[in-house]
Amino acid sequence: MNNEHIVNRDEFSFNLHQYGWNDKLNQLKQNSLFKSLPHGRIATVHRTCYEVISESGLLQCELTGNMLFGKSAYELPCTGDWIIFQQFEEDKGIIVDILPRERVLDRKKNGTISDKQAIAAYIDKAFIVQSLDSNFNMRRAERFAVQIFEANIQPILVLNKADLDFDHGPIAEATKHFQLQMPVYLTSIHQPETITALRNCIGTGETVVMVGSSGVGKSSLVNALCEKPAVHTSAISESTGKGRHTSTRRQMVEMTDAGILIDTPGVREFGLTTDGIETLTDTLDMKDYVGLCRFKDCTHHNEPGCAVLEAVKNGNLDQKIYQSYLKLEREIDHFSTSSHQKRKKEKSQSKLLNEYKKRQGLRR
Ligand SMILES: Nc1nc2c(ncn2[C@@H]2O[C@H](COP(=O)(O)OP(=O)(O)OP(=O)(O)O)[C@@H](O)[C@H]2O)c(=O)[nH]1
Ligand SMILES: [Mg+2]
Ligand SMILES: [Zn+2]
Repeated sequence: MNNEHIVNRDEFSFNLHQYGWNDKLNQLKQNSLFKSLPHGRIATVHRTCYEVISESGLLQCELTGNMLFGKSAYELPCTGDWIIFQQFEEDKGIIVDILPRERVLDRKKNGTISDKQAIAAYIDKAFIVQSLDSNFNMRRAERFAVQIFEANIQPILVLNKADLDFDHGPIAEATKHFQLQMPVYLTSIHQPETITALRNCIGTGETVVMVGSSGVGKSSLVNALCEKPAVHTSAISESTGKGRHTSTRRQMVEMTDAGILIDTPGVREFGLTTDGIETLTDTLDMKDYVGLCRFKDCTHHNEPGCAVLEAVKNGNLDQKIYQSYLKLEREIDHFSTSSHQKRKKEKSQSKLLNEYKKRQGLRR
């Protein structure tokens, strides 16, 4: 036999502990009807085809009919999810179950009022990437941070393209409220020491998701952190100075001897799907004032004795941060009211359906 044609499958197997598999997940698996089948982690989703990292290598999987039709779009597997599968060829399988999701980063589905979309699951840290050029926008970073904090994921602000000419003073001032709550890194793919520093904050078995607008360098950072060209990158457009939406899907990449990175496409809109007003005031570092308002349920819009408004007036709280509060608070309020109404409607529909079934039953 010609040895060149023998593929050593060991080379393609993965150590799932490096991907975050642990005793707790194993416990969760024991609750599944399919606990005796192998498990794996979703690396990438291509419409109905899922790339699964497993102990027996990388598999292309589809869903069973039960999974496909028995679940809402939100509940279908996303990148980072742990699933149980049945293998039917060397590199093919079928997904039969999904483990309950934890630490999932959602966003509001574009064009909907209260539908959620899961970006990635089982995330430990999220790098909020911005570039130190015209893209720099703390209001956008605040939006990401609220959603990330609410999901129990640790946010880290990554200010990339630090090799470019930028003014340190205004950047330090603008990020002041973030520095109190999360690590802030200045990075450049042209300055290896900055990449090493960022790499050091990722532990073995941890999963990090990259979020931020197109063109800020998320994929370039993934490649630099992994020290290999794992994902595509491309120059930002000369005419608009914006990214070209190079990455088109969420993709999982393994770092040598450390954690797992999930690259994501730059999004134009990142709508909040939370009702966490407290997380919002914490993220914007307004907590010192919030507790001092005369009314416990103060909305900080126009109430008398509002310590937040007072702080804005005397310059202790940045007017821009307060504007950000008003905008995000409105969005949170809108989302939670709409999703509450949706749940109420679903509940009354299912009540009607049950009554109908009951009546049908009585007639027989
Ligand atoms: N000067 C400089 N350019 C960088 C740096 N990091 C990335 N770039 C450049 O920025 C451009 C966009 O980088 P990408 O990594 O494709 O950006 P992205 O965030 O993945 O963009 P999308 O996939 O479209 O969301 C490329 O031309 C990179 O070479 C950096 O640290 N300094
Ligand atoms: Mg990219
Ligand atoms: Zn108030």
